[in-house]
Parts: sequence; structure tokens; C-alpha cells
Amino acid sequence: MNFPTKIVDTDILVVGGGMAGCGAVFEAKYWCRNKCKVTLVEKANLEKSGAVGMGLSAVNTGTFTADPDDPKPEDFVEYVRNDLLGIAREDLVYDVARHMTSTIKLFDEWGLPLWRDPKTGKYIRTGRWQIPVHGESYKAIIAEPCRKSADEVYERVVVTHPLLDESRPNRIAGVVGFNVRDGTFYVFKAKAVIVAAGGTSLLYRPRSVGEGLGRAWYPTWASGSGLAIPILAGAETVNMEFRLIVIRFKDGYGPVGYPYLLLKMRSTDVRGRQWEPLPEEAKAELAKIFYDYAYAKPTPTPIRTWVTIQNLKEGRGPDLMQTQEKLPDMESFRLLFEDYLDMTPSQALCWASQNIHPQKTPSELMPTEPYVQGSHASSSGMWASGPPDIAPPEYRWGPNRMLTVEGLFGAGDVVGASGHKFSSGSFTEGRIAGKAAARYVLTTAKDYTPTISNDTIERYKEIVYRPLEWYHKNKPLTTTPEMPPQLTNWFEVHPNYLNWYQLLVRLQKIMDEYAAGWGMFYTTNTYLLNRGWELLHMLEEDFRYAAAASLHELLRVWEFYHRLIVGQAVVYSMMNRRESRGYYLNADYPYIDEENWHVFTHVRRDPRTGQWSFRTSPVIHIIP
Ligand code: SFD
Ligand code: AMP
Repeated sequence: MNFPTKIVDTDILVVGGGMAGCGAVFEAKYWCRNKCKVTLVEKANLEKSGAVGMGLSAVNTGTFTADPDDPKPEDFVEYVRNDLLGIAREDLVYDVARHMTSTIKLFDEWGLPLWRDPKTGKYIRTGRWQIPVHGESYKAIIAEPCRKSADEVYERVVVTHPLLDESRPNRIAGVVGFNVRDGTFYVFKAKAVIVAAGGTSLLYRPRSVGEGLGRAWYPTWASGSGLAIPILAGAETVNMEFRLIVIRFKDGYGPVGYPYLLLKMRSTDVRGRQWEPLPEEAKAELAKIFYDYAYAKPTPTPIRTWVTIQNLKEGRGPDLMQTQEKLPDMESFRLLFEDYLDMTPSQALCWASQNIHPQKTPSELMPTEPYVQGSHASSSGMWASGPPDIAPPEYRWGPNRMLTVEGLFGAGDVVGASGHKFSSGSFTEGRIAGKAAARYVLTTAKDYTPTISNDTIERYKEIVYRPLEWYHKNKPLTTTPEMPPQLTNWFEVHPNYLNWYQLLVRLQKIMDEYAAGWGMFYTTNTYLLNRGWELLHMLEEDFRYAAAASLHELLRVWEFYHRLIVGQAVVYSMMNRRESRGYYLNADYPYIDEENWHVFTHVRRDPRTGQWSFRTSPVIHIIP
């Protein structure tokens, strides 16, 4: 395999051009002006990449102004803290909220069709925090100013590994990756790297198999790179066990916030008992697991999700969204369909193809497989330094949003313990990280030059393309060397190699059965976690047999590897948190233990030895 090598020198490298990445490029370039170079590397195409690629129907974190109708940043912190069952980095949440209004102003100027009340001119709200949008082209609208700001944009280049500095410990020096179209090997050297490569789907076995293979709520291209790249660099995670499970319309995965909050729908079990809004009398029972958070208003998302899971488990499910009660006219019906055509087209198609008429019949709800990401109603992600003016010293070791590796920053899904950023908050956090990185490269890191030897570059080049070499070397030993595009021969035996799909389904089975996936009703225990941990290590050993028949399969192999690293961090975190806080039950510790476990959990993988370690840190409340 003789692919050329291209070396790119830059000051700030942004990895991933999704919502956070676009915010980071835009703001970093503003503060750099002509004094530093900002480069973006994206594995897909900027206009349609990331979780917003299909469009969205609301910016879920809106404005916080002096207007008495608007909530205050403090209100938002209180909401997020409750929703994440008491444990959140309040400094990070507050920091996003206080910068939200300027982000929404930018979106408005750039042409995002935010909904306004024609009488008052004010933004309409779906709930307390959300502003609905006609959002089919949301990502394209955000990508334009980002593309115009960046000094250089590399698309179709997937980042596979971080590069650490060879003369300074725990210092990022750049990343490597390859172009998925022409195979060029890329080495990016930078003074600061902002990882904004999003969250993780398809780590757990998805509910959709066969015909709907891989259909998920979070996009299939969310490969966990945003977490795996910092973890491989030795950065600490936070609350990786607090993965996300959301309630969605069955099979189409259409979100429920809009029907609940804008159209005021309710849901019941199959016997007609209402569960959402949650009746007061159900709360005492839930408090046995979820402590006083069961009484929080609104009911925290993990608890609302748990109710649907219990209904399924005890035979009262599935819960049914009573859509027909709230669609009296064509206008509200059109609103609901627009919501999905804007954001999750599969939902509208699913209703049409299954003869479900939301104006006449209720629709089944289903909890999803778990996703690992930090921007929705979940907590998993990387541990980041906080804003200098409000973060307590325990949460401040470097510039804002720098991770625990010098020069390495994060934003959006990548940063944990600060959920409910969603699309607009992720963009805002990208801006925050971009500004901090610009200041860092113009001051502290002004004279820094990355030290990366040619030997290291050659070694990584060999590692990255090995699955291609391995495939070509070993394909004569099988009768069906390639994985057919229609996936009919999944079970084909290749004596000497595993293709990306075989690796992925093995990972998904382990995660589902040992680490509280849907197949186990989101329940696990110490035995299962310990065994799952061993099986993940065996899978990592077998990664040496990974084979790729094409550059596209090579992309899939490395996406698998990133998911594997994320899976290890999740399981190690779950093994160590000896209580059940989040979207799962550890049957050996089946409730929230406020006295002993009101703490953040952190895991770290030593980049030299591959050994994992665990610690906890205190939760410091800064907003009363
Ligand atoms: O209804 C590499 N989200 C919602 N947010 C809202 O504000 N409103 C909603 O209505 C939301 N809903 C929703 C949402 C998502 C989805 C899929 C649906 C519905 C169906 C959540 C937001 O989308 C989410 O919070 C943000 O997008 C997170 O932003 P960010 O930047 O952290 O992630 P990204 O946008 O996915 O971008 C990641 C980028 O990285 C690239 N990438 N590039 C190079 N090398 C690698 N190895 C890479 N790996 C990844 C990606 O291509 C991408 O561009 S609702 O459900 O609540
Ligand atoms: P979703 O559309 O399900 O992704 O929800 C978007 C946001 O609205 C998330 O913050 C949810 O937690 C919140 N949300 C959804 N449904 C409800 C509900 N019934 N009550 C309160 N908040 C909700």
C-alpha cells in the first residue's frame, strides 16, 4: 500500500465539523484574527455532517435574557442538575447558558428560520428552553460561516489517533488520519487541538436489525471518536456510566419532546393508565430507587425513561402516546409531520408504511439502546477545566474546556457532566473552547513547537493501514473474501481475519448482555460487568486480525476501534460506581446512594501501558 503522506502544520486544529466544531472554528478565528491559523478536519462533508445532518426541529437550548418571559442561567443550572440526578458541573452548565443568547442571535442573522410569535415578535418556545425551527437545512446554515472562517478545511479525512509530544509528557502535539477517498495519510501538527468529533451510537446492540439494520436515534456515523481520541491521549473521562437512553416512537425513533411539550400530549400503558405526565402517587415508589429526585419538577429524564422500561418489563407496556387526543385539525397534524420530516424523516415514513394514522390511533413508544454522549440528557464525556471566573479551583487546571492533557480541548458531546447543551449549546461550547484555545496559542503556547519524530509518523502509518495489508495477505484463504454490500453473508468464516461488521456485532453483543443494554432490560450486576470487561479485552486482542477490503471498510474498522475504547471506559466506570444512578440498574447496588456516591467518577487509560485507573472527585454546588 503506497499512500502518500501529507503533513499539515497549524496553530489550532479542530477535529470534527459538527455543531461544536463549527462554533470552535468560528470563534477561534475571530480571536486569532491574522495571528494564528485555524484548521478543520472532518470525516464527512461539512454541510450535512454530524447529528444535525438530517436537520432538527428545535434549538433545544434557547435564549436567557433579562426579559421576564425568559429563564435565567441559574434556572437552567437547577434544571440540568435535577435532570442529571444531582450531579453536574454547574460551572460548565452556567457558562453555556450565559452565552446562549448571542449564539441564537448569530443563528438568526445567518438565516435559521426560528419560530416567532407574529404578534409579539418573540421566539416561540416548545418547553421552557426550546425554540422550534424549520430545521431541515440547519446544519448547512451553520456550516457556511464556519467554512468561511477556517484557514483550511480538510473533508473526508477521518482522524484515527492522537499524537503526544515526544519531548513533554502529557502534551498533545497533533493527530493522524487518512482520506477516505484517495487514501492520503495525514499528519496534523498543532499547538492546540479541539476535539469536537461527537458522541457514540451503535456501541450497544441496536433494536433495529435485519431490514432496518443500524437504524438508531443518534446517527450511525456517531462513532465515539470524540471520546476515544482524548481517551487514547490519556485524558480523564467523567461519569461514563451515565449513558443515554431516550424514549422514542417505536422503530422510527422519532423524538418525543415536541409532542409532549409543544402539543401537550400524554402517554399511557396498554391498559390506559397515564404515566406521562407522571402522576403524583407514582413518585413514592420511584423514590425508593431514585431518592428525592423522584419528586423533582419536571420529572428527570432518567426517571421518565425508567417508568416506560418498568411498564414493558412488567407486561403493561409498551407505553402509548395518545396522539389522536391532540390532533383535532389538519394544522396540528401538519405540525407533527413537519417535526419529523425536518429531523427524523424515518418516523414519518414509518407511520406511513405501517398504516399508523396519528390522528386516529395512539403510537407505541420504546426505550432506545444506550448512546454515549454528553450533550443530551446524559452525563458521559471528558473531564474539562472550567471557566476562570466561576469554576472552583478543583475544576480549574488550565484554560476553559481544556481536558486533562495539556493543549487538548473538548466541546459538545465530548465534554461530560454538563448535559442539555443539545445542538445550540454544543455550538456555544465550541465557541467557548475556540476562544480559550486562541488565547492559549497566543500566550502560554506561543513558543511551543510539536515534537513528533519521523519514526513515530511511519509507525502510525503502518498501524493505520494494517487492516488493508492484512486483508490482501489473507483473502486467498477464504471462498468469500469480501463482505457483500447487502450483508447476506455475515456468518462467512474467514480463517485469518475479522471484518468491521464481525468486530462490531461482537462488541454490541458484549455491551448489550453484560453492560445493561436493552436485551437485559438495562440491568447488570458485578459478575456481568467483570466478565464483560474480560470479554472486551479479548476483543481488543483480536483486533490484530481486523481486515479491510477498501478504504471505506478501513474507515469502518477505525470507527469500530473507537467504539471499543468507549465501551471499555463505560464498563470500567460502571464496575466502579457502586450505586445505580443514571439509565440502568446495577442489581447489586440497586438505588441511588446519596451518602457515599454523590461524586463524579473518572477513568483514565494510560497511553503508554494501556492500563485503566479509576478515581472519584467531589461535586461542588455553586448555584444554590
Ligand atoms: O429532539 C469526525 N439533538 C437535538 N438538539 C437540539 O438542539 N434540538 C433537537 O431537537 C435535538 N434532537 C435531536 C438531536 C440529535 C438527533 C440525531 C436527533 C434529534 C434525531 C442533539 C444534537 O444534534 C447534538 O446535541 C449536537 O449535534 C452535538 O454536537 P457535536 O458537535 O458534539 O456533535 P456532532 O454535531 O454530531 O458533530 C460531530 C462531528 O465530528 C465528525 N467526526 N471527524 C473527523 N474524524 C473523526 N474520527 C470523526 N468522528 C466524527 C462528524 O462527522 C461530525 O461532523 S431531540 O432528540 O432532542
Ligand atoms: P426529546 O425530544 O425527547 O429529545 O426531548 C427534548 C428535551 O425535552 C429533553 O431535554 C427532554 O428531557 C425534554 N422532555 C421531553 N419530554 C419531556 C416531558 N414529558 N417533560 C419534561 N421534559 C421533557
